[in-house]
Amino acid sequence: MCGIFGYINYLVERDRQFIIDTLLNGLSRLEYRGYDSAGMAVDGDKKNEVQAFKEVGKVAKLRELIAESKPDMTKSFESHAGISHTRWATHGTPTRQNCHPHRSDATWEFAVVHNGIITNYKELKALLESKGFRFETETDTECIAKLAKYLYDQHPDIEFTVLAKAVIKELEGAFGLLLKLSLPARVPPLVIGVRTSKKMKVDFVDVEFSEEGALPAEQASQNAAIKKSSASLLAPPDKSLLHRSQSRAFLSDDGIPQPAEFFLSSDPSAIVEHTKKVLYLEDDDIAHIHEGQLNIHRLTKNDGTSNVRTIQTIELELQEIMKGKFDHFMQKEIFEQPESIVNTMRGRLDTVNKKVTLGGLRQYISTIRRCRRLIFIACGTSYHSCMAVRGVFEELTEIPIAVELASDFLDRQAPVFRDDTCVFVSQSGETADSLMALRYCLERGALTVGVVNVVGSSISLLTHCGVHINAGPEIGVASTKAYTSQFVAMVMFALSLSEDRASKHQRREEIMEGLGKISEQFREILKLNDSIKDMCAKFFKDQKSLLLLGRGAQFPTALEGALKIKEISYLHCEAVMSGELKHGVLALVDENLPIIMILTRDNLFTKSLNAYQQVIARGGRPIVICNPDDPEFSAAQTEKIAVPKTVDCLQGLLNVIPLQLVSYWLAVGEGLNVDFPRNLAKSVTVE
Ligand code: G6Q
Ligand code: GLU
Repeated sequence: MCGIFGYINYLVERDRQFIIDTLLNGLSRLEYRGYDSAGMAVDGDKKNEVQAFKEVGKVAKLRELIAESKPDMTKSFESHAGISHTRWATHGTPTRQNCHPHRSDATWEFAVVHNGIITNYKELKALLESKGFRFETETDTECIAKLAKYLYDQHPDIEFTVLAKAVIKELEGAFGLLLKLSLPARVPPLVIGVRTSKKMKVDFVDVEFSEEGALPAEQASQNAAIKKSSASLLAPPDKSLLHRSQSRAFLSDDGIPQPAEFFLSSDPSAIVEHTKKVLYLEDDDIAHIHEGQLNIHRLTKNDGTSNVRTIQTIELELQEIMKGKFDHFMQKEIFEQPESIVNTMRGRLDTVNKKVTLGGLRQYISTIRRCRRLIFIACGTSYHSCMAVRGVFEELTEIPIAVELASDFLDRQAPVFRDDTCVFVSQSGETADSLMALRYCLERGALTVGVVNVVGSSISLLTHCGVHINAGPEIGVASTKAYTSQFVAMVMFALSLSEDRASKHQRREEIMEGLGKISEQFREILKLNDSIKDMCAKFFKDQKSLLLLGRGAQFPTALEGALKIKEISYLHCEAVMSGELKHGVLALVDENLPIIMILTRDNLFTKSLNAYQQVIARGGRPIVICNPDDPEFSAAQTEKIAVPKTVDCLQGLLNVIPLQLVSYWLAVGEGLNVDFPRNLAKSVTVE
């Protein structure tokens, strides 16, 4: 889910060189978000002609490609709309063909760039194919351009905004997009920068509402929406729903439109160099730019939301905006988790009808159910997420589960058979150890499954089937949002495998309900940020070592927390299974050793408490991660990090977040390079 940049000049003469440079520079400003390919569409030499440039890799490569194509850079345009995109593939590998912009037809009547995911694209594609459209790419995005064209051909006199509304009405998922000259936004934010030579008359733009609530209520339910889509596509959009008003900001005193330039982007950092005047779109806003006018429309009737969008002046300098309000990518990624987790579940988990659909596994799911063993193979954080879900897999599927570190698995040349299913979990999809283990399992005829973030990566290409975790690009070397998304993707995998087990019905429903609440609970926990920061300064500063204790499903949480702390704050930290404490580690415990114990309530709570007592009896003063108001830890002197309660097998998702924050604040406290810790790389492509 990467970057969008659009540039529109109206009555301001610009040559193609200027337009292309503006778009390329806009894209370079968005590079920090991570992406795999880039592309743009500008007007061609003849009227109604479009020139598109697409390239896999960096923006610099797109720049080279354009230079090699030698377009006439001197051609000038009095008014022009150019759109560009950096892509982070979610549907279809990063190839030139799959790069945005996508088109409606060979003449590029409609061009679209899109950030996000269209979850109902398969249904739309099937419908449009039945109407004679031929798809050229593997993306979900292409259906938007084709859908616009289809609706337009049905109603050639339709107004652009009515058309845009009709298109958006059919789309489900999370998206921000530019349809040539128009941009609707949902979830991924879009910002519009405005540059005018004369002062604007007013500093706001009016919002135009539809009279009818045009968004179908059924859109909440995945299943109903499919039927609704095909039915409503055939009905003409109702023109009378639209009210037109002039947006006063861009008119002169006598009501004539003024020269203006518009910069459209997913991030203000790509806009500030051109103008400091920006306007943020809200969810479901459709901005329509036509003949120098910017109008904002809504699909719904006025629901009490503001009827203006303010044009603000941003004072922030470029560097500051790059990471939004955050100081580091790791921090940004920790705080992104309430959204990234939703993206992992989007279009897959239906909490209303209690159903999980993992499209990438559908064909293989019954084979996997019959396998004799499920082997999870991964490294580092990804290995910990496998450990964290082992219990829930065993419980729901009753298939024997093994969890292996890729390097150790290879070192042992472990036996693998044709009736094994091997699951490879990796953020990057390129980790050498995991990749070699995958080849090893393929050679032995096992069925292989990928649980990967990066689409088009080696692991996602080489496995028979899989699930993309859709966490969005992760830039900080320390993996955070990928861990929680892997965890959730694998829980959904276990839920799909156990769909046919009547005895697990109730438990499955309980887990799905729990998943539905996780995002909100993440938000709750992130409010602990300041207190965790203080805690780090108070208890862990200048310490040599730290112990992290957990049991059952919380042992993997402890392992993951300890890895985070080691890798970015360089503080030695050891995760110990609490049951093992008395077998040796207890000798370390005294009143000085800092200890964090995970003591949220589950069926092992009484046993975990034994370990707590053993520590206390040796003068230890552990900080406990517990549920709010747990009477066991009510003593005022007990240091607590209280996390909400969820279903036992999901509790690790919540418990890991305070530990991510501890590692972050410890590293910041030491003045370390949080995003790029010494000796480590994001993608470990060596053995
Ligand atoms: C942890 C690191 C690291 C990572 C492994 C595996 O913070 O990011 O432990 O998880 O190197 O990487 P992949 O998940 O990309 O295979
Ligand atoms: N889902 C789209 C694709 O895979 C857009 C991805 C993005 O946000 O960059 O092409």
